Amino acid sequence: MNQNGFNLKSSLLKEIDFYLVTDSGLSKNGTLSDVREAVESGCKIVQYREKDKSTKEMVEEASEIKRICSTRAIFLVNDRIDVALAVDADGVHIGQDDMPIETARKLLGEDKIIGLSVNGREEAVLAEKQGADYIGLGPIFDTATKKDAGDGIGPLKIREVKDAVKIPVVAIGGINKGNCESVIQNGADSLVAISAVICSDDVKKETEYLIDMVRKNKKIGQVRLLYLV
Ligand code: 3NM
Repeated sequence: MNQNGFNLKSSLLKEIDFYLVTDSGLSKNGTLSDVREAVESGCKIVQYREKDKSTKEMVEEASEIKRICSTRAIFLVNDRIDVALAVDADGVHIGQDDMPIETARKLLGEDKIIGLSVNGREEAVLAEKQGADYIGLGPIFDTATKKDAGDGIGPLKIREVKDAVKIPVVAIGGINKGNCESVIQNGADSLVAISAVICSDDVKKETEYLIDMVRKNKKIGQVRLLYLV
């Protein structure tokens, strides 16, 4: 994505709608298939999240994902800065207990994207101050996908966080077809729905549905704002 003088960070803001996070333990058709189908359906951000593979396997898989994403989608690696550096990914997504963001920034440089997981307003404000390019806010609803995620904070918390930071807010945790609209209506710029997408029979269809839903609800939000001004 960082080719031809393309500015990665400003493009992130414009292109963000549905955000794919991989999980080989849950995937029905495999991580590479999920990435391929989501990117073909218009997904603009892919995060490679892998907990059980060797570093060698991860580097191989990450290079393949980078190739699939190419100039079509931003490619981030969860947690593993070494893997991100090895394949020259577009950036990383890190958690509160991972490497401090300032250290990650030193290793990756100013041009790469760094996203940070936060649980509420205070962590979000700090993340922005420390130089995060976006935040992953969650869990919005209870989720079985991440065992230590804690209880869902509820969609109303999204607005509180959104009003406190300028960087994009990506909602995550327990999001599915039934509750996804409330997430965007409460101010999220984008959303992740891991199990709802990669455990489904048709990753393409689910991705397309979520992209359309996000765009539609953002448009409705803009029209409402116009009437309020
Ligand atoms: N991070 P699903 S929740 C990877 O709250 C992850 O930071 C979370 O999976 C957080 O969409 C989560 O299947 C799992 O609920 C999300």
